[in-house]
Amino acid sequence: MKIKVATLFPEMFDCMHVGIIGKAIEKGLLDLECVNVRDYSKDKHRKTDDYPFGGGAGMVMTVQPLHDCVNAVDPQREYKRIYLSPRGETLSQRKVVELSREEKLLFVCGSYEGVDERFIELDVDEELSIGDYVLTGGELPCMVAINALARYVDGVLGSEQSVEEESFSAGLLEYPQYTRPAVFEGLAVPEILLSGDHAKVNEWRKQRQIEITKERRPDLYEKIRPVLEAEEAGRRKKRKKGGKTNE
Ligand code: 4GS
Repeated sequence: MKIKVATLFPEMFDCMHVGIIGKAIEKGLLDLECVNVRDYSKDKHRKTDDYPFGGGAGMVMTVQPLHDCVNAVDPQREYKRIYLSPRGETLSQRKVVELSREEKLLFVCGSYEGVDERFIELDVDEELSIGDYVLTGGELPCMVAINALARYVDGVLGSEQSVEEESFSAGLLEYPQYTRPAVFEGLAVPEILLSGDHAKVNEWRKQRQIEITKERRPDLYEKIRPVLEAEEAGRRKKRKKGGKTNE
C-alpha cells in the first residue's frame, strides 16, 4: 500500500519507523513518503500561513502551498486524499478496514487554526477526525489512522498476532490477558486458562468480554446485543434439536 503525507512537520513521522509499522515499511508492505508543504511555498520567505480574512485568533494555512504540494505529489489524482480535521467522519474500526482496502492514500495534515477552505474544496476527497478534541495539528491523527489501517494490510501482523477474525470480537472490548508467572504477588491466573481446554478457554474469554463491555461501554453492548441474543437463540435451538435426536 502506498501512503503519502503532506505536512509542515515531516520529522514527526520518524516514529513510524519503530515497531510493527517500521518493520512493515522495511519489508516494503507499506510505502510511506512524507513531503514538506513548505517546500512548495512560492513566497520569498517560504511562508505557509496568513491572518484569517474577517479577523479572529490564530493563523490559517494558505491555499497555494497546499494545492501545489498535493498536485505535485499526486498529479493524476490517483490517491484518495484525506484531510485530518475534527469536522470529518469520526474514525471507527469499520472506517479503518475501509481505508486499508485503498491502494493509494494521501493524507494532508493541517496546522494552526486550519486551512483555507478552498484547498478542501479543490483538492480533498474526504475529511477524517480521530475524535472530538482539538490538537495542534493533523500529524498525530494521521499517524493514528495509518497505524490502525496498517494492521489490515496483508503481512503486517505476524501469524502469532492477527486481526480479530472471530465475529463476536468485533464490537466487544478485549478479555483480560495473562502470561507467566502463574502467580504474582499472591494473584493467581484464572485456573481455566491453565487447563488446556480450548473450548472452555474461548467460552470464558467471551463471557469476560461481554461482562466488561456491559459494564464499561453500555453503548457498545446495546449495539452488539442483537448479535449475542441471536447466538444464544441458535445455541438453545441446537441443544433442543440435539436432545430430540437422542430420544
Ligand atoms: C483533529 C482531530 C484535530 C484542529 C489541527 C485545529 C489544527 C486540529 N484532526 N482529528 N487545527 N481531532 N485537528 O484536532 O483530526
